[in-house]
Parts: sequence; structure tokens; C-alpha cells
Amino acid sequence: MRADLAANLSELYGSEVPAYTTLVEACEHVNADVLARRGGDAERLGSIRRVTAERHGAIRVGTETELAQVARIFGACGMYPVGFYDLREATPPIPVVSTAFRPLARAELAENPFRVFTSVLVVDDRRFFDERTEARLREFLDARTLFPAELLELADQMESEGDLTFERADRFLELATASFALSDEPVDRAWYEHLESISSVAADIGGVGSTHINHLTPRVLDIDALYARMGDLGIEMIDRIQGPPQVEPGEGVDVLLRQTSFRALAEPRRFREPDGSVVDAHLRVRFGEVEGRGVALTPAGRDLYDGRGFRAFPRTEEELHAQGLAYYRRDDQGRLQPIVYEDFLPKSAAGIFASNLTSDGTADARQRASSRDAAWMQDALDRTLHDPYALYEAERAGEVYRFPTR
Ligand code: OOG
Ligand code: NI
Repeated sequence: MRADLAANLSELYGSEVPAYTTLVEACEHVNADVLARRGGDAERLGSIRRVTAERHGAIRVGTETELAQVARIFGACGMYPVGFYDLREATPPIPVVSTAFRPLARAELAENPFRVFTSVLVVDDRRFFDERTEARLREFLDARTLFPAELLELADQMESEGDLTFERADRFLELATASFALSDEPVDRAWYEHLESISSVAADIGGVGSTHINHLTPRVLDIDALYARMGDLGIEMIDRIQGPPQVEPGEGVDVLLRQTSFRALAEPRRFREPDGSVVDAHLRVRFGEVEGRGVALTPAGRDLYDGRGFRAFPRTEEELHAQGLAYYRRDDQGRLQPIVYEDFLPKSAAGIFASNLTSDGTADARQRASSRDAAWMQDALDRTLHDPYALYEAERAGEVYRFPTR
């Protein structure tokens, strides 16, 4: 189900954003080169089968109710919420908090690692929205339906009753994919522009009546080579690769996550003017992104990375392991096997958001922040929010991760 959903969404996004197809092809090219160059070593952080199919998506919703519905849809595909990210702390601040839906078990990740970074708008944060805007946002968001009841019922039947037939699966996939397509419903220009003056992301969420894939990201084995290749193909990338710096094989170890993107493209959208007329226009909201993944860091490794940066890191896997900075397992021959980082980086996410905003928006730091944390997220999701470190720790220890119940 998860592999099919990822493939369907990939086909949909490719039809909507043709540059995405160029990006996927460039990734396949680079991955084939790396495989030819490095042989079996190229697959230490995931088989070529896994990496070729690997995608992450990003979606944005407006309310706790919508978030809980998303959790049911992804739950039916074996994707569970992991981690809490507060993008309001980013520069510039973005009025959302986020989690990522993904498979938990190594075998499931190996089968298909599809993950979706999911953000929910914080409508009651006064640094962004005044009282009147909050009220209008709530009214607008409460009146819309992102996911048809039939889709949610199918999701529940498949997840909790394990009741999956080909017919149900096909219908589920059809409805789920359609829910994430860009709608051609006219957008209320005055309302959209009001939100956009505060935050482009708020406008993308609360200014339109439906949700959509914001971007879909393939994984590449050499992101520096990919970056150069996209430039050669005439696709303008953002000015840098987010995350740790480049390492040459033998001169250091790839850790965490490296990402880069191409700028949002102008897509045709229809607007409804204040006088009721509908006009064709363009919006630049959706973009293309690519990622390279390295070994997962322990909390100590992460503190070192966040505090002193990558330069402070030892250069070999043996040292990373011995100093307890990164997660490794030993295979039957006693060799170290890296545990790949399966999550996101708030700083890079912020960089990706920021590089694709039309403006920094307006946030007034003197106003009241509203409280959002992992506990809030778990309540909103109405299911367990998993701690990424608990998952990596269980895998290192060779234990079966015990799914915490609430
Ligand atoms: C999500 C941005 C974060 C990533 O890869 O870090 C993200 C968004 O733009 O909605 O996707
Ligand atoms: Ni992304």
C-alpha cells in the first residue's frame, strides 16, 4: 500500500510539476554512476532498490482534525508519526509545527521507506495572526473537507481490522491520491493575499479549500554530483546544499541528511476577484527537492553537530561508534553497519521553507506565542507520537521496538 501510494503520488506530481520528472531522472543517473564507481559500498546506507523508490513528500494542513485524518490515511499504509518539529523557531519563523509519517521497522523501511513531512498551522499564535484573522481562519478551515468520508472509513477498515482486499486497496489509493492533487477551484484573492502578507505558508494552507503535495523528494547517493547536473540541465537550484558539508569517501562519514531544492515554479491557478469574476493567474508555491542520507546521530552526536558543527566530528566510522556519536550495529562478521537517518532536520527544513518563500512575512515577536509541543501533537494526532531516538536505540541494541501505547 505504501509503495503504491508513493508511486501514485509520484506520477501525479510528475504530471503537475514536469521539472520533478527531470529531477528524478537526474537522480537515477547519478545513482547508477555511484553504484558503478563504488560498487557494493554504495549500498551501505540502503539497497539501490530502496533508494530508487525512495521519496519523501511534504503536506500542510490547517487543523487538529485534519491532522488526525492524515494520521488515519497514512496509518493504513504503515506510516506512523515520528518526531516533533517547531518551525516557529526558524529564521524566518513559519507558523507551523510538524511531524513526519514513516514506517518504523527496518524491514518495513527496506521494503519502502515513503515518508511525509506534515505541518499543521498554528492559528492561535498571536505573533502571526491577530484575533480577527484567527477567527476567519478557523471559520474557513472548519468549513472545508480535505478527505472524503469514504477514504477515512477505508483507512480505518484496513488499519484496525486489517481488512484489505484488492478492491478496497484500489479505491483507497484512488481517493487518497486525488486528495493530494492541486485543485483548480478558484482561490479567493483578497483572503489569500491577506494571509500571504503574514506568511506564504499560511496562505498556502488557509487560503485554499484543499490540500496538495507541496513537494516530493527523491533520494540521491551523491547530492553534489546531482546539484551540478541539475545546473547543467538548466534548472536553477537554491544557492546551497542544506545540512552537513560534502565528504569525500575516506575523508569523513556522511551523517544525517543533506538537502537542496529548485525554486518554486509559477503554476497556473485561478483567482476569484472581490467582484466575483474569476481570472487566470500564477502562484509560486511548489518546488522540487532532493536529499542524500547518512548515518543517524545519537543525542550526544546531535548535540555536537548542533553546537559545534560538523568540523568537530571524527572522520572514521570506528571513532564515531566508539565515541557514541552515531548509531551502528555489528554484523555477523563483526563489521560496523551504519543505521541510516530516517528523519528530518529542522534547520534544513527551515532553509528549504525560507528559500521558497516570496517574502519573510510578518511575525511580531512581542506578541503571545501559543504553546505547542510533542504532547500537544500526540493529542492532536490521537495516536502515539514516536520518539526517533527510541527507534534508533532499539535497532542498535538489536531489540524489537516496542510500540508504546498511550
Ligand atoms: C516542508 C519543509 C520541510 C524537508 O525536507 O525538510 C521538508 C514544507 O515545505 O511543507 O520537507
Ligand atoms: Ni522536503
